[in-house]
Amino acid sequence: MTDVRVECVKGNIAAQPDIDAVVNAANAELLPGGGVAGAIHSAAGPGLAEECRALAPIRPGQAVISSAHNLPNRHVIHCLGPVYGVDEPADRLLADCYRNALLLADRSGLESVAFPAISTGVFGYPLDEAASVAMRAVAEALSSLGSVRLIRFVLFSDQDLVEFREALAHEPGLSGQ
Ligand code: AR6
Repeated sequence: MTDVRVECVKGNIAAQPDIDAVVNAANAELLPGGGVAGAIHSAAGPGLAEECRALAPIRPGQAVISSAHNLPNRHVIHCLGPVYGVDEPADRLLADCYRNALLLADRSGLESVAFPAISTGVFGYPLDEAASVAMRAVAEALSSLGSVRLIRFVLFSDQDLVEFREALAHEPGLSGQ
């Protein structure tokens, strides 16, 4: 049995002070944008965009790590999700985001990671499908994790929270947590 806890909460990804690394639903240039990227960059301050210049551009499915600047975390992990209907295969690219972010956190010795619902805003990925892909990717990554002990999904609405909780309950290997 794994000793990694997976949980879903409603909230703001930029306000998770008990978490080592928060994940940004980034754009390829790692610039401040709307949604998650807007919330993270405005809470982190301009130093984050400055540091990110050297890490960009990234491709769909990729994850890179930076400092958290004024955020109450140690690091930000920036992932570029697929644009739904454009970047294919979308499910593999979205799963890559979750897996690569978790492996990067683990290699950095971090114990906790919080994810938003990557690609489900501006990038148009249907939330129920994205939730299943996310949970499957997490389940598949668990056996590779040594330091990560808490994986939190931070959802923005009650409906999104319900969908992610359902996907968690239905994923073999994660259900019953
Ligand atoms: N905390 C948690 N979840 C949030 C927050 C927040 N503060 N704000 C929005 N969400 P999006 P994407 C939810 O659009 O689809 C950006 O402009 C939101 O309801 O942030 O990957 C970037 O610059 C949705 O369910 O990310 C990129 O260009 C989910 O987070 C592009 O948008 C993701 O929405 C990335 O698009």
